[in-house]
Amino acid sequence: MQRILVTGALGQIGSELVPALRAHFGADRVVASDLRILPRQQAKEGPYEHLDCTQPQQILDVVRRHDIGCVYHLAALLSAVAEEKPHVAWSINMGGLYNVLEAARQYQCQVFFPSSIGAFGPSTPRDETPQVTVQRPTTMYGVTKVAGELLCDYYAARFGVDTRGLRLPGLISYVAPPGGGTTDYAIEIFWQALRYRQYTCFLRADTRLDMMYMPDAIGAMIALMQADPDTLRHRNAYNISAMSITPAELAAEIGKHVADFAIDYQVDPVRQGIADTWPRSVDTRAAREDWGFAPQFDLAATTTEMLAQLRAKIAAQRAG
Ligand code: NAD
Ligand code: AKB
Repeated sequence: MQRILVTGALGQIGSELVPALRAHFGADRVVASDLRILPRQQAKEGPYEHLDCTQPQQILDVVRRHDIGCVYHLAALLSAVAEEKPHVAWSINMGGLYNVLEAARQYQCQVFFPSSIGAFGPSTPRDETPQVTVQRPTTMYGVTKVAGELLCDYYAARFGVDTRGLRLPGLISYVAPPGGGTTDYAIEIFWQALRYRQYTCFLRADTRLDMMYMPDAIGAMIALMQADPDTLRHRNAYNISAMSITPAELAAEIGKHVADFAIDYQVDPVRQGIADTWPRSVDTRAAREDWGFAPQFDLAATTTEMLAQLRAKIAAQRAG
């Protein structure tokens, strides 16, 4: 049985994807990797490699030594950070993906690529954004996501690499902090609601964007990678989402659980500028039809679950 490699495994998604994959396939079959040093308390959870995706030889070496058959390639800079450092973002987001695809071509690995709603731009239809449509983003993050989708398509068509991808919306989670994206407000708001009953949001109250609770995203990634290849009409990335919400709507939902919760707004022009070019909602029919995408958590369920998990986490922090 070949092993699974996860790059960027210590980030927001990897912190939940790796345990889920280990629960599913066995701890020894999942090799986590990241540019960062593994925290000591995680050392016994399974194999870990210190791996910089911009270094092709390091990837080839890990793939060969661990007999890797599938790579979940998560390492990247997110939208707001990528806009601050566009040159670094190009090097990590594009260079890293190219290196992973090359290793996959040489060693016949499957590759998962996390694209984003950021792969769309201001000239894309913003409501019920179709699966196949105009993709002319105006951010470096978006440019790397569209180019990444095309590169996955190319490696599938030209070299027969089994590439699969999702256009992920903003992901809401409590295990690891977000890495510097435009949708990070939808996580910060929960922490601040419980700590201070107040949150100052960096996006306008009416900024509508797609979101999803992390367990739905993890389930979708694993389901897509296990889907029958003959059912997949798209090898670049599938639109997925579980809810299309604004900061005002999320605050109102939190207010049902946290008495006196208040939100105000101090708009960050950079992140607002990015959000204003992204879809308000995407059409997920292709994912539902091709491989059975079916998210479980809507806004109400996500809010209830996030608050319960964070309350337990805060209580544990205070106790210990
Ligand atoms: P994150 O920023 O939390 O984690 C990324 C990880 O990559 C970090 O642990 C970082 O140390 C690592 N990394 C950075 N440069 C590296 C390099 N050169 N080599 C190896 N590791 C490196 O990001 P995330 O939220 O976990 O996102 C993972 C992927 O999913 C990214 O491609 C992101 O664009 C995509 N995505 C995320 C979201 C979201 O809401 N989290 C939404 C859409 C798409
Ligand atoms: C970001 O805001 O950069 C990410 C994303 C939607 O790609 N969360």
